[in-house]
Amino acid sequence: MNKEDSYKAEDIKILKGLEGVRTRPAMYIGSTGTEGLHHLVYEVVDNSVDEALAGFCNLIEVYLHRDGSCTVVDNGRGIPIERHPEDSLGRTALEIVLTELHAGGKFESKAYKVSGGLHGVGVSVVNALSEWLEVEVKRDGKVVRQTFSRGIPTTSTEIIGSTEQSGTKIRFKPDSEIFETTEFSKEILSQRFKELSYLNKGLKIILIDERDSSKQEFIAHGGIVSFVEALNRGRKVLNPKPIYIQGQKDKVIVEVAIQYNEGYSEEILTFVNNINTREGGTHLVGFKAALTRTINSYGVDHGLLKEGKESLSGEDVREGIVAVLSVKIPEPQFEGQTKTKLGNSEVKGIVEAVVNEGLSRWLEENPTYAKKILEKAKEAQRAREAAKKAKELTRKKGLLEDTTLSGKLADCTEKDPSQAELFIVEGESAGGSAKQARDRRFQAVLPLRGKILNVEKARIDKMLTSEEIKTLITALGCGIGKDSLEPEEVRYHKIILMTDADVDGAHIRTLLLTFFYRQMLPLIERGYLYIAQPPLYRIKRGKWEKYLQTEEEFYEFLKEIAKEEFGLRENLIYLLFNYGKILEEFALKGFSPSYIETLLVSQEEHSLRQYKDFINLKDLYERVKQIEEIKKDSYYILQIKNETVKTKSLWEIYSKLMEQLKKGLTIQRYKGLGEMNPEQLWETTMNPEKRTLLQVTVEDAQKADEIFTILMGEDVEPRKEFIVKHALEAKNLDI
Ligand code: 0RA
Repeated sequence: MNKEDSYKAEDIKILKGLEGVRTRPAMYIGSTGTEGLHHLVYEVVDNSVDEALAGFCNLIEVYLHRDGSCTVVDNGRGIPIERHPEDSLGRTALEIVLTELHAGGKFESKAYKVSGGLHGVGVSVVNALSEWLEVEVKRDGKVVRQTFSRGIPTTSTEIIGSTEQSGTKIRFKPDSEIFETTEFSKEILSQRFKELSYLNKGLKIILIDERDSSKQEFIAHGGIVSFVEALNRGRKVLNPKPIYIQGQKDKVIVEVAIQYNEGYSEEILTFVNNINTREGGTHLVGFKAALTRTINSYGVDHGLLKEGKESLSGEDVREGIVAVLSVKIPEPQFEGQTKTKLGNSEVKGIVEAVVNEGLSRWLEENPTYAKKILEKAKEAQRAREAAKKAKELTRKKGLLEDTTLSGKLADCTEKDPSQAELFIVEGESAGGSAKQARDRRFQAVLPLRGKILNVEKARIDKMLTSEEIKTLITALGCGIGKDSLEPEEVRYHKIILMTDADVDGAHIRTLLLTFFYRQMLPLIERGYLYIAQPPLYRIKRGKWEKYLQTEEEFYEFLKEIAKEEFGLRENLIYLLFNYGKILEEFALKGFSPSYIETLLVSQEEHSLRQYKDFINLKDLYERVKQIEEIKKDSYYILQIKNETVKTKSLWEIYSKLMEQLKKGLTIQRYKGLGEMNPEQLWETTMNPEKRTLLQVTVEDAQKADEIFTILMGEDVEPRKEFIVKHALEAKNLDI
């Protein structure tokens, strides 16, 4: 073959290669959508990260330019620039790396590389899919430059200067003939750069977006330890300093960071050569095996677990775990649907051995935290066993006999869940009333004794030992727990919590909501959980009667009478009511209203200034004084029906008005459900034609769960106060 022929043959081969990339881009970068577009950046950056892994680079800068192009600069060794001796075309290594598929390997012998891994297709692919690309390399004392268009050189490798430094700068503009979208997303890129900085301790990545003149820096001096700390931010942790384990065997480098939190989920991120192995693989299997084995044997050796019977399952030891596992291996094999599952079988044993050794040592050296982790796993085990028992309970239908005996379920005759309702009622007497009041065709009633109130100090799994909760689980018939709940089996599509409108009622409701949130979330998601709205007031006047649900409604009702029957002006009513209500609140705190009024009149500096309410009161007082209709000289005069009140005290005016408004009314304030007779309970709270129900949302229940968590282990009083302050907000539905 003469030189010219070989030139042609080689040339055609290269062009064919690039053509293939352009005709089937998805084969190389996954897609031509947003993901594929960002793959271009990853590909170049991964090459720079390889330089960092090899120990030659600690800074990568990425620029997003206004013209849609992107520049990646690193301070690595630079792509080799010498002419390649065996190349028949006499090209530079740089040109070959940028134009030939899988050429990188010709010039390197890297132990671990990201490029050539998952995204790893080589920078030539980026070149082929770019409208233009410009590369500048600093190496061997020189600065060289070369440009390309859609993968084909438009200049040769030219020396443009001299330098002492080394590094590579690649600027490229994605080809709009190839990509559906060519706009880079700062969010997508910063996500990946953040991950890369965690995975490569000390590597600094800077993202400069010239489109909006912003700049972000990513660097993690703690590496994957910082990673787990970030994942746990805002959570309560068991071990404040993450466990860090590192080891190497047969060229496989293993690095793990672990930190437990008080939550119930499990979050283990795994990486192979910086690639997120979302589908797991052999490294993850090895890690899990080591974790389960090491924690169990530590527990047995230190008398925290009895051998055999009590052994903890993998799930138990992973409850609340946050871990990052990063392995580096020379020749990764990726499998699975998205090629993110590690297949190399030798890796399992290596990871297992490294973690066994490192974790055993850490547990021995940190007995306090070791104990905490074991306790947490044991708690998970108890919850798991309770869930299993609960599932068995579901099958014992004997518990579901229709009975009016208190403490037992009174079921309904309706068998179609979509038509059936279950009232969970606080207290035996209210339970008795509800059983008499209900429409037994479709309404079931389960009374709960106040006793379960005391469970809040305990764990949720303790709650499962309560007889009533067992009956509840049996009645619902759908099992519990995230693994065994079968929401389609539930026997009632309306599960209605009916508790008193007082502190204990709020308390028991928080507890039940937490229970449903943790054990039966899908029922809440389907909208099956409700809160009944029993009235707070019953107002009677002759034969006429009305039920009111809140304090506000009651005051609105009184205002209505003042306006309609006493003919008072709305503004006056508004000011007087607000003024009087604030004084009533002060009275509850032990300040007499007339004393407060003296302070208001004297206008002196005084200690009550610290109360926000006092400032409001002062403001109201000033405003009332300007109302001509009641102010006469130094007196207030108000005509209420046929009585004239003349006094120097505004408080007295208010009190007299209240007295008159309430005259002729029979007002009953219910302290609990137990005070209502069955007819009243039916009329106000249970009758579907008249009642109001609040549907519980997942957010409501989540809030209850947070409150519950705050409440655990604290004093009873602040606990109760907290519940009252954070009364549940749920949205109105179904009237
Ligand atoms: C081939 C061989 C070597 C490094 C690189 C390519 C390289 C590629 C890129 C892409 C962006 N930045 C890069 N930095 C380096 C190894 C060079 C050697 O052995 O000296």
